[in-house]
Formats: sequence, C-alpha cells, structure tokens
Amino acid sequence: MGPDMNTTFTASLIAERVPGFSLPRDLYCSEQTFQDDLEQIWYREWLFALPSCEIPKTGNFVTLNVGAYPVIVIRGADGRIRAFHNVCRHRGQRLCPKTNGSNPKLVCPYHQWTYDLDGKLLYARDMGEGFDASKYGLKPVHCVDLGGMVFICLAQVPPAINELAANLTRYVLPSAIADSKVAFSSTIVEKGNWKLVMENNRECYHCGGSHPSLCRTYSDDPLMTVMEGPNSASPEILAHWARCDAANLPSRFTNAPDMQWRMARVPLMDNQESFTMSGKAAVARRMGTIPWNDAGSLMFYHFPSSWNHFLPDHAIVFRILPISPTETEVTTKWLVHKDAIEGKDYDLKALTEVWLATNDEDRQVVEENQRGILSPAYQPGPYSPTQEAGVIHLIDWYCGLMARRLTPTSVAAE
Ligand code: 3BY
Ligand code: FES
Ligand code: FE
Repeated sequence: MGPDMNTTFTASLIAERVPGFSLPRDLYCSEQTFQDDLEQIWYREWLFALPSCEIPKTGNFVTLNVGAYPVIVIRGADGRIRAFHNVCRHRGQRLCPKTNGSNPKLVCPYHQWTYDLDGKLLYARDMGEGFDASKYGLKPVHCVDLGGMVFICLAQVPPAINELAANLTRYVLPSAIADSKVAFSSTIVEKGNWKLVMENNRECYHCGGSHPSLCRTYSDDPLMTVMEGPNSASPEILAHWARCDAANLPSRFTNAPDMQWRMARVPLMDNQESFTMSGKAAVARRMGTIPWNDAGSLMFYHFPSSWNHFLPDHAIVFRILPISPTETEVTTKWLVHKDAIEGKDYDLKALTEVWLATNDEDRQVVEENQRGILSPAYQPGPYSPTQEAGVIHLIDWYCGLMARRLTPTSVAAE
C-alpha cells in the first residue's frame, strides 16, 4: 500500500506517535503543525473567551486574538453578549485596537464607519447612491454564555455544545459567576507550545517540586484530581460528594466521552478554604449560594483553551491562546462577589499571591520543557499512567481529533 496522498506532515507524525508517550518533537515546535493546530482545532472548537461579568453593561467589550483572527465580544443594548470579527467591512481596519473598554457604538478609527452593538452598519459617509449598508454588517462569530462563562467558536458550523452547556450551567450556578466581578487580571506569555502549557496543567506530578505555595492547600495526590470516573475517586472525595449531594451542590465527576472537558468539586487539603497562604478564605463574602467555606474547588477544564477553579470565596478562570509555535498567552482572572469591596472584604495580595506565584512557576517549567524539546536529542518519553492520566487524556484527544480531521476517512467501498 502506497502512502496516502492526503497525509500531511502533521498527520504522519501523529500516526507514528506512540500512545502513552509525549509527542514527537515537531508537533511541539514546527510552523506546519502550529498552522494545522490553528486550522483544525483553534478555528473549529469552542473556546472559553471571558467571564460575562467582565462586560456587565451595554457597550462593554473585550477583544482577543485567536491565531490570525481578531475577535471582539461585546454586550448589546438588549443585554445579550455577541462576538464579531474585529475587522471593519470598509477596507478591513482592525476595528477596535484596545483589549477591553466600553463604547456606545463601534466606530472604525480609519474612516469612521459606525456599527451598532449588534453589528449592524449604521453610518458610512459619502458612499454614493446605491450603497446598501445592510450588506456591510460586522461578521458574526458564534458566541454562547454558559452560566457566566462565555465561549466563542470561529467555525461556520460549530461542534455541538449542548452537553457541556447543560452540565457547566448546572455546576457553576451556585457560584453565580454572572453576578461576580473581576477583582484582578493577569496576562503573561509563556515561551512554550500551547500543548505544553495544557499538558503541564493536566498533571500534578510536578506540583511538589514546583509549587510550594499552592501545595499548602492543593493536594498533589493524583487520586484527588485525576479521577477516571465518578466512582474511582478517593474515599475523601466520595465523602465530600455525599455531603455536597445533600446540600444540592453539583459536585460529582462529569466529563465528555472524549475527555474534552471535565468538571468535579474536590475538597482542599485538610478542609482548608481557599488557595491562600493561610488556607483561609481570601474574601469575606462567599460567592452565590455556596453553603460552606470548605466546599472545595469546582475544577473545570475544557480543551484546548481553559482550566478553572470555582472556590467558595472566589473563582479563578484561565484562558490560553496560541501566539506562535513556541509562545502561548495565559490570561488569569480572579472573580469575587460583585458587592465585595477591596480593602474591606478582601485584600488583593492575599487573594492573588498563590496563583500569581503558581503561574510563574508553571511558566518556568513550561519554558524549560520547550527548551529541552527543541534539542535534537529529545525523544518522546513515557507518561506516568497514574500521575499523568490527565495528560494522556489531552494528548489522546488531540491526536484523535487531528488524525480524523487531517486524514479523510477512507470510505469502505466493498
Ligand atoms: O490548576 C489545575 O487545575 C492543575 C491541577 C493539577 C496541577 N494544576 C494545579
Ligand atoms: Fe473602517 Fe475605512 S476601514 S472605515
Ligand atoms: Fe503547575
């Protein structure tokens, strides 16, 4: 049998990868695979963009770049959140250069074409008689708000999101994410491929060696975080879930069949309250209707772009975006009850110090991981089946999707 003519560079590397091992080098650093990742994953999957509370009022917006696509997410006069390509329909100016802000209308800085918050072109000067403004509205991007977590999708036809929507909405409801506010936001660029950033997040094999402050409250026991299913958790977690069930707090492990996402509420170590240096809540006011200070963390990840912790006193939402084959932007937002007052109900340093340190520690290990992989001497190595099951989930999800999308399935003609 000759080589499949449709097999690309990336597809053949994926075909020859050894399951249970880290990926061949070029999948972590080549320009070709980076383009394939953008086209097959980042431009086709749902991506976590922002918490809805970041744009609480009409005209509030956030912009982000997904590969080559600048996108704007903005709240309309009707209260709905919409996303558009951040590109003027006149001569293509990037419409809004700021990362966030507020505008009653979207006015292009080049020639002042003016769009309504729902994308309609309202005003374009001197465009002549037969000019039909209705043909030049902003191009929409799919956008959904799942209980305060806003996702976007650049595909013409996005993948189904109903399963995730039903579960996520129910799990985050007690945290009242839509009724919170962003207390702090941080954006860093890690010099590592996006898959290395995500791989690192999916295991705690490195936690003991890298995260002294997080490890005060977060157990690095893989049974605490990498459950294989709803009944495989530790006795401590099973007891926590029974307590949560009785209080109607959705907590049990739930996941997509292909592990693209998973959520579960797990206790912190020794019933501590929050990811702080003291282990106590950083915010005096609890979020939403969470019943106890020691309700633990609702952990939610979604490939390719997000992981999150919803704690009783605050939530931390993370978004990654690929910048280049070896650079990834990581944005972290700390959410608190919207009526919590800085200096009175919380101290910003106590709230943010553990994860600011943890992010920086993760940045260092990811960057060193990328440096080592760039060596011609790098050879894929084995993942620990217990400690790195979460990484295996990520890599199997990635390879499965890429193989399907890069290699058209041969029709069984017989
Ligand atoms: O933030 C997280 O969810 C992961 C879990 C294991 C390592 N890291 C802390
Ligand atoms: Fe936007 Fe001209 S490019 S108004
Ligand atoms: Fe880490």
